[in-house]
Amino acid sequence: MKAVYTAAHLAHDVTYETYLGQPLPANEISERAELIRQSLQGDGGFSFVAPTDHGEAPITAVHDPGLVRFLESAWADARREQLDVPYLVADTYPTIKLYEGMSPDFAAAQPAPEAVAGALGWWGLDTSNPIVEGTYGAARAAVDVALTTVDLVLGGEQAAYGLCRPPGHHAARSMAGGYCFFNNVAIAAEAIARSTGERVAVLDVDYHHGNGTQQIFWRRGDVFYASIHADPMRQYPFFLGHGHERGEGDGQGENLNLPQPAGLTNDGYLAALDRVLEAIAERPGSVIVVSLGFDTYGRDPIGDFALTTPVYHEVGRRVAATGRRLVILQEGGYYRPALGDNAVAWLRGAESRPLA
Ligand code: SP5
Ligand code: ZN
Repeated sequence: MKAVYTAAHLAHDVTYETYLGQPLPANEISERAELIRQSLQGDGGFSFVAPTDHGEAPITAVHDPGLVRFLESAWADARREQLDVPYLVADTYPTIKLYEGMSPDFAAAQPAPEAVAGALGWWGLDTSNPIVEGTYGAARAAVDVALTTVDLVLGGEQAAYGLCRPPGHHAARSMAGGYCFFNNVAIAAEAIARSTGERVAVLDVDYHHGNGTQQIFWRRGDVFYASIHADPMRQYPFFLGHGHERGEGDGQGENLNLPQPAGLTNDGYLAALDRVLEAIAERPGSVIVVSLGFDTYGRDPIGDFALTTPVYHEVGRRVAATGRRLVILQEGGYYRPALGDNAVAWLRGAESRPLA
């Protein structure tokens, strides 16, 4: 299988994130992508491809240009304001309750604050998402990794893997969050829909609900979003991801959430997977874009599922057995000792190569 990788992700060099106001060692660190790359290299069954520059247009096809400009300038603006901090995290957020009783148009028409401390909240979801000097360049490169993976698949590969870092599925139209800045998977799905004219399915198997992807395609009939994730009643992103969220307008019925309990086993996971694969099979289209997370692993430090390495091979195998072409893009997964093995297992499953 071809795997798209670039060392440009290293520029998103974070050390700390904040959680409940406390600085803690960051989960989404560069070592993650390097460990996966090393395991794919060691496997011998993958050939590496560098991404090509796809420019900004595919990004603003799903994101507010204001988000792009904010991420591009945040670090330099903070320095100019003499915000002398090692990483940027918001202090104040425009929660929906700030605007309670006011017309929704009123909130929508508020201007983005000029001060970085306010802009961070305006363009962000949560405090666990540090921005550093190299974040923008790395996030742009992750988008190019995703779009180059799309090029490989539309160019004839049955499946290809993009080692995106930073990840993307929490990033919404005008909001970064959850270790994500640009929504790599949504940008890929949009590019496929535009270039093929076909319907596209997004299968999100990260432990967390992909709130950004759901939001971007909420009213779209041409992109089906299906996700298996921790119930938002107990887990981030908390405010989206419930089973009753089915889409609206043209997108009515084209969103499928299967929230899951803590302790979810391999068998429970595969049962949920069969449900979403059935829903995908009911819809036309020849490409699935996969949001691939390994934070479903039993030992993940921020997850609470109980999956083991062999199930990833079976998940990859069942997804490939749909017969659809696969654009497989990396999202989360934070238990570093098993990341490489889990990636190799999933991707070997997706090309029906047995586990060594
Ligand atoms: C792409 C992805 O997987 N994003 C995940 C974002 C999760 N954000 C919340 C992180 C909170 C980490 N707190 C750890 C404390 C556990 N006791
Ligand atoms: Zn996740």
